Amino acid sequence: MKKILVANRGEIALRVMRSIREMGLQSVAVYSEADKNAPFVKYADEAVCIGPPASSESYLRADKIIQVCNNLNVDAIHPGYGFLSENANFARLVAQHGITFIGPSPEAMEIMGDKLSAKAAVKSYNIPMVPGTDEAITDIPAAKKIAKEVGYPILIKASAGGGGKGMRIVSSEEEFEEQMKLAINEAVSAFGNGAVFIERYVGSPRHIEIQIMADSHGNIVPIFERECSIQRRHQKVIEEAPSSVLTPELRKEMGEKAADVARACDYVGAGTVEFLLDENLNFYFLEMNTRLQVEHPVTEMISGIDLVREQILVAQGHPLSFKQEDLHINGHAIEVRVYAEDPRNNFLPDIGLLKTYRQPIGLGVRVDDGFEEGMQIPIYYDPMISKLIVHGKDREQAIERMIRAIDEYRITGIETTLPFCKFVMRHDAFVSGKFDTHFVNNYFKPEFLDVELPESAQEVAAIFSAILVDEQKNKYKETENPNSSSTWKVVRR
Ligand code: MV4
Repeated sequence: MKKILVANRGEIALRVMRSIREMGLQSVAVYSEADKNAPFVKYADEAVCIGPPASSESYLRADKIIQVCNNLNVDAIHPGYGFLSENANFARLVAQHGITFIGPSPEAMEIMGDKLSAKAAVKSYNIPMVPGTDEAITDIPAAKKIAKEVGYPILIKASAGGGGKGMRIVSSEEEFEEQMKLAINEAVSAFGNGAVFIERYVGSPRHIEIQIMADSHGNIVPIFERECSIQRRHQKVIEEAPSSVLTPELRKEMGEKAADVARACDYVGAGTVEFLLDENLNFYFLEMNTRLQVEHPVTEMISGIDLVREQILVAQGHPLSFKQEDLHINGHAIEVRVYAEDPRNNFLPDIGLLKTYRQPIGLGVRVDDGFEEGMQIPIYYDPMISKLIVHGKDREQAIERMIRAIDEYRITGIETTLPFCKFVMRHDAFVSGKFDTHFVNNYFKPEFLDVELPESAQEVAAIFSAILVDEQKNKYKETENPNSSSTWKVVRR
């Protein structure tokens, strides 16, 4: 394997090419007309324009990408995340052309791409799962009976869904039939597959995911967890490793279960096994992502492992370069995603010209980005402009370092989510580690962004908490009302 095509754009394309270069290999970029001046295009050893800006005419065009591979004698394709990265048919097509797909088999991707087939695949491994149905609901009375047994509220989920799409909360039996029909219709129109199933609704979960690496020699190693509970509308905003709540025992147990999930589908490469963790620290398997994830850097920072390098080694047929007993958690890492969105205006995308763009640097700071000052942020893709990652000796130092790095980051011309990220870093619930997936709904209001902080961050955090105690929404309703009034104005200084 000498030449690798990166079938992606932006920060992840650049990130992957850096490891390719370190390994002494050649990189090929494919890009759309909107990305012709992007850093990843300049960084690549060769670059080919494959079409107009729309993803459907460029980054999703498997035929054009394979054509480039043939023309340039490419040996392997790294798909990054998003786009074609979890498309089993693409992986199959790549293999048919004698090119190595840097990722798991198409079969593993297919099994894990469907939640019910994933549950079925792990059945003999004794993986903890949320009580509910393990087959698609077809019989309404039978489903109601199961719902009653697991207890309301329940969740209806689409088997083909992901990232919260097609999820419906049902709080009582009276709503069941209507909600189920809506869920099925939604699943059919969104995924072309109406299969839905039931789970007990876990009211205050934390999102914990285990990074795993597997080679083609039967070695499967969990590389600790990431906590990604701070999300907004199913979009992760802050991720960290390790989680502030796992004990060494729980970490070991979840790691072993994650490795079993990988084993159940003969997994090869980098993958992530997602779990929900409830208030009593019970964990439940949700799904497996068969790709490198956006938030992989926090795992790299605490483990010292270059996950992309390992992906490439494994795809070349080598065994993993480390064993479980070689791994130790070194300090703490936090990542914030910097989006071109305005947190003062309901997080509306705010794309445009990056008039000023200067990244923070210094001890323990890593920025994975794909833009330069003077560039236009294209409207065609995800509005994430960078990932800011910090590493410290412990969580407290990582938080301090993140606040320092956010303050150093200079971006003008567009609004970004950086002020929101700083709000989270200073919030008592985040600092204390006592938070769940409802953090943003429970604690955030745009008014909080323009507060001038007094001496002590704790003092402000205490004020925030006090104000919000009686404003907390019904815990299991994902309601969001940016216009609701706040008592903050009264005490604002
Ligand atoms: C759940 C849940 C509560 N109970 N399942 C959302 C995305 C998908 N990966 C799974 N999700 C959830 N599944 C049961 N049985 C709550 C969520 C959920 C969530 C999970 C992780 C991170 C953020 C979330 C935000 C809302 C809901």
